[in-house]
Amino acid sequence: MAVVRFAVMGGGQFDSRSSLSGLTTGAWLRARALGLLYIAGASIGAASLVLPHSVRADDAALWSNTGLAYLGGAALLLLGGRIPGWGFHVALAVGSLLITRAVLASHDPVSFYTVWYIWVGLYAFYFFARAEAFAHVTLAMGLYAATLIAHPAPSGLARWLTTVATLVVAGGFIGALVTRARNQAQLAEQSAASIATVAEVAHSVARLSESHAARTAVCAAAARLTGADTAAIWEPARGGASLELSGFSGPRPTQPALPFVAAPGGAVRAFTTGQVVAATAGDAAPEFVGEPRAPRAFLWQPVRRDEVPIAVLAIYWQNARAIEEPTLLTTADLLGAEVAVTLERVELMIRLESMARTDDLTGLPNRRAWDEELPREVLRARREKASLCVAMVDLDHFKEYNDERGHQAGDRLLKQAAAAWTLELRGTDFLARYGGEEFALALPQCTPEEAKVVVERLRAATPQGETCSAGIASWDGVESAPALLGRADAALYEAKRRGRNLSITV
Ligand code: GH3
Ligand code: MG
Ligand code: MG
Repeated sequence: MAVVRFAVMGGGQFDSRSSLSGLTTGAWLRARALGLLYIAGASIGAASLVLPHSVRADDAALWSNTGLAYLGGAALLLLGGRIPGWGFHVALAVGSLLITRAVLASHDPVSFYTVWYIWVGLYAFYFFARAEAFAHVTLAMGLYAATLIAHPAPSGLARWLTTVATLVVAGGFIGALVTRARNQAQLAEQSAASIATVAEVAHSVARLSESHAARTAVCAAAARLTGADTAAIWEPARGGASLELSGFSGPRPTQPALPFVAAPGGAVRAFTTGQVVAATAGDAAPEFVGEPRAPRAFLWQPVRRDEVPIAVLAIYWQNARAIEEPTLLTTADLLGAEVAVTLERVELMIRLESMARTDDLTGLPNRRAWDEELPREVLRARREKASLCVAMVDLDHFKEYNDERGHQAGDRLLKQAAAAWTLELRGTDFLARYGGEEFALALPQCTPEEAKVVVERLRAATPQGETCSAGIASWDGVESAPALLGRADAALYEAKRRGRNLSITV
């Protein structure tokens, strides 16, 4: 069996593959930097000529050099962003030539003018690719070597070597810094993009309150954002022995449940450790056992509520390299948070809906739930050509009971009656608190005779020796739900009129 390869990863462990970001590529920025270097060089050159300097220097040539440098600087600043890419190489090479001419005209091959060569290196390593920068350094150092050959000096070679070494060291530093800054800028850009997309996802998923649709939508978004083939949500099963597939988008995992014991895979590990798990070995993903086209890269992101894992967002790719995407961990983290919010919202909606349909005191469905349920029962009876009975049940003399024993005792009786009656019913029967001390009961697939038996059983179960009256109506095969209920209500009224503690069927 192949060794399971897991990588439990913290943030930012991936090497970022650099591609050019806008950080150092703007033509305008390049032109301004080089233009200013030209002007700074020209100004220093002019100052060196005004200040006391060697009598051997060719002042006329140096002044003309200064003038040329000013012109070059002005041209670079004026042309700015319109300069094509190759124009900067030409301008920098011209800079190297001007520096070499200044060194020659100074008649001193170890003149401080050679410091300007360092500027060439710094500029090249900052703005150009490494190979291009090396080409500029080679040109500059070649030119400098030529001046040393033309005007040999005792310390010439040492000076040349020092200049080359300084150039390469400084250039190396600049190059490394630029690469890092570029990568970080790129990562930041990608993170910002994924945050924006996740926010968009959050917005669209927020409208879905139905639990299955919301889970599917957030999985679809996760798959789209990460370029995955399948994204799935795994949640603890009711018994607590496994993780269960509760939503997915893309090809379905073959296993609907992942037991916590028995060679736990990445999903179970992520759930139990609360850490992101990534793998590229199939053994880590028992969810695809037996699938010939199983994915080849996997990431399991724990979904936490108050720091405690409540689910796992699993992302599956056919392309094993997808897992190397530098912003993947950030995106998965955001998606995990989004899944947490979605699950919480869906749960809340379910609770709210159930609260809106439940009577607080008795825990029975309330009148709103009844008004929704009865038409459904009528439709079903019509479709199945089945019988359906409805009963209205009302406690007798409940006002007196309240008056004698107090409202709280009345509440207790209502609760006890609801509980006792529920025990007498089948799972398909529907008992609701219609209002006050009045209850409505739907009895699908019950003949009037059977309904009478059930209602009498209910009446007999009324707690504390209290009594109740009931009106029973059998659906006539055509009438509407309100008409059916109206007939049951009329029968109840008749039962009360006839002295209470009895049921009447119509
Ligand atoms: P009948 O036998 O004709 O049905 O007489 P009754 O007294 O039961 O009926 P009536 O409609 O005159 O009074 C109903 C009483 O039920 C009045 C009201 O205070 C009481 N009631 C309604 N809802 C509640 C409740 O939630 N808790 C309590 N304790 N009493 C309630
Ligand atoms: Mg009553
Ligand atoms: Mg009443």
